[in-house]
Amino acid sequence: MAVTAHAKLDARALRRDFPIFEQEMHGKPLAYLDSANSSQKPRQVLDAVDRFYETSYANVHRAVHLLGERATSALEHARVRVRELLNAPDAREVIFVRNATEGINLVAYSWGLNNLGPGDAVVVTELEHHSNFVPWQYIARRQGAEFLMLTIDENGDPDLSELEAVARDHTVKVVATNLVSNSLGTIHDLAPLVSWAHEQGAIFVCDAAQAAPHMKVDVRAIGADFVAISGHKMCGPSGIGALWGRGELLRAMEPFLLGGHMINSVRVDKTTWGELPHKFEAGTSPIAEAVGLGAAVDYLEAVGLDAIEAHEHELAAYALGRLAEVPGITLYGPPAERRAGVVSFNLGDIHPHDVAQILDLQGVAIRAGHHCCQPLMQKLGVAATNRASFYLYTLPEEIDQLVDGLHAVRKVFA
Ligand code: C6P
Repeated sequence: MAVTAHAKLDARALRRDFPIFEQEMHGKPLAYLDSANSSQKPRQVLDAVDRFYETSYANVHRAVHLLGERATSALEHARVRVRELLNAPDAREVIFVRNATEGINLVAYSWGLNNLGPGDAVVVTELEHHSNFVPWQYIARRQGAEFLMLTIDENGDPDLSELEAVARDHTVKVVATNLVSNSLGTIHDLAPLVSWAHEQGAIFVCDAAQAAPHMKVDVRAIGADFVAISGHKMCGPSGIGALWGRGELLRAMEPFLLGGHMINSVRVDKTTWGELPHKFEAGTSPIAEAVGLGAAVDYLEAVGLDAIEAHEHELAAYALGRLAEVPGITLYGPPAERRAGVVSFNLGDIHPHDVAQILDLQGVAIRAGHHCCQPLMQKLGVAATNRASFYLYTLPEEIDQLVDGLHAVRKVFA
């Protein structure tokens, strides 16, 4: 491992671990400011996946040969690394899924279909990504339960004064929120909402897709019942994520996907389910992807999640300051110290897609759109925003390149 733990990270040195930065875009240096969408991958992760395919690949949990044993132990080692990352009590509570979306769907279907009914309510916030909104809306409606949305203030904090009325009028069974917002970057203090959820007898589902790449996510400290993450946002491969759930809840739940590997016995009159985690891992696992996620955890921990979080606060502060210099800009979200490395903005009435396209020609990659947060866009009164997002390899000069690019966009539209 090339990196060592530092309280402060050296983004310039870390950047050399990422082969993608060895090229230019449209003849310009690449300013990759779209890491909240998906992060780039360090050589350490790419090599771990290659090495696994070259030396240890076979199907897992069903072969007695040596390669099968190697592959199984590599997959299970990755599960242990995710358990350690999340400070989960037991690796069997870590379910490998394709991504956070699948993890949340697993809970919505498997828990929701058996525990929600008329008179019950599911509570989300106005700031949720569609992945933590639509599955709950669908399952709640399907079960005849209420689907409620807490409104948020301009920083993206849910309005907790609404909770009293919600509790008075409803039997709340699920509270589902993100820990870090993908659109505003807000880092939430989940403690009051988690305690309130548990006072109602509800489960608390935490969408940590944007949190896990950027800060220490400790499922025990959060007090959540389920936590979902995506590997591709945290230096890991695409096609792999994890759902952590409390063992007693997972054990009581029905499976989500049915088929091979997740059973105990199959007869024509009755099929019984396997133990955790296999009950929720039907079919052949994303094996090399999980190995890559394990290597990504190694990488992030070697850099230090505290150092990553501090680096992003610094970049967010720098970006908010520099972007404020651009005439006509509207910045959304909380102050830098309360946000991860995400800054959403609009430039006058120039459509975000136009902004992003002109920036792209200057080597600057940002995201433009509704960021899978249409309820938030309605709240902000816009159809879309531009979003620049940062990671451990982001340099201040990439933010300068963005600001220069925005001045150029203004000239084009002058
Ligand atoms: N956000 C973004 O550009 P998946 O696609 O399952 O890996 O992640 C879904 C998801 C869930 N929750 C939050 C808070 C997210 O930000 C995302 C993915 C990307 O913001 C793609 S829309």
